[in-house]
Amino acid sequence: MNISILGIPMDLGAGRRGVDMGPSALRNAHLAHALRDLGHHVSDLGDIDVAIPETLDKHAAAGLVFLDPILAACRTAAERVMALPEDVFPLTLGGDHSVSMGTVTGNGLRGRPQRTGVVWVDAHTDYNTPESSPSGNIHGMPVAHLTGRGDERLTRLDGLVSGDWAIRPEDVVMIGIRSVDARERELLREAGIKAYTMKDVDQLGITRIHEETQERLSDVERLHVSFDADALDPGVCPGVGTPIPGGLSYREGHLLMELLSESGRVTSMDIVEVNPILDTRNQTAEVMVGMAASLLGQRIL
Ligand code: 6HN
Ligand code: MN
Ligand code: MN
Ligand code: MN
Repeated sequence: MNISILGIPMDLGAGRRGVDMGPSALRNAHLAHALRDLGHHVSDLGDIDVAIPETLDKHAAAGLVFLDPILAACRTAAERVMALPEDVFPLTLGGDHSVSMGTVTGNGLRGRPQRTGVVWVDAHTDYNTPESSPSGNIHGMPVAHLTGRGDERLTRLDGLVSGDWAIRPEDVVMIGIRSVDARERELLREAGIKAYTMKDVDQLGITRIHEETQERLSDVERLHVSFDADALDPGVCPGVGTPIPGGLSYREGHLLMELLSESGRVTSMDIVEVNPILDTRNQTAEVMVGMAASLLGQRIL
């Protein structure tokens, strides 16, 4: 397979600094090498330009912290992904999770636009709107905006999205959930988003959850995996800005990636929210490189 790596070194959407260094940490953890070892052709397209917070006024446009520079970066990310040939697998590196508004939109619009499903692996549901958000941090809002809810500048990605929204609510499946804000919970219910909490992981197991996910997303033509490092337990991935106890184990994360790989249906992936400042000897980036390798075909035997 042809894999293109693209970094979006942005931490404007997060509450604390540091995930802008995520792409660098993942490259240092030998991401491209690991994928080449699996026989893939890998090209690294480098990073897109993202504003540095210290150079900006932190004026919160009514509940949307750093809206303008985030919009600019997401639009650029979407355009870069859209420009890739259809046979390329885009592997996009955040950055905070707001980057996925750009990457998922770009994947949906790439080549002949196709119905795209999203597997959102995260401790959080990231379904806030500017009104429901307790923080104003845009990384808590990408799924709402991808499915057409919230601020129109973000749902339209600064005019890039003209017709339907990038993603239908019924085409999103979330896994690993254990932190949802009060109003966000109501919005998720209204939208009918399918979310597997950690309780579901404990009770059903990853194999059953994966089967149900494939069943639910059987009609989509493309499948995007957006993997927030905080989905994994903080003991496995300490280098994240919003750690929540009780997360996916190392094996549960790998099993999910292995099953998704075997499905042969995944067409793109994000790795987001890796924060090297909070990490221990780049452990989180190394774990996430392993997750990408499992998704992209690594086998034990
Ligand atoms: N993430 N729900 C919280 C908020 O501020 O909206 C946390 C969001 C975390 C987002 O980890 O990608
Ligand atoms: Mn090697
Ligand atoms: Mn997230
Ligand atoms: Mn998260």
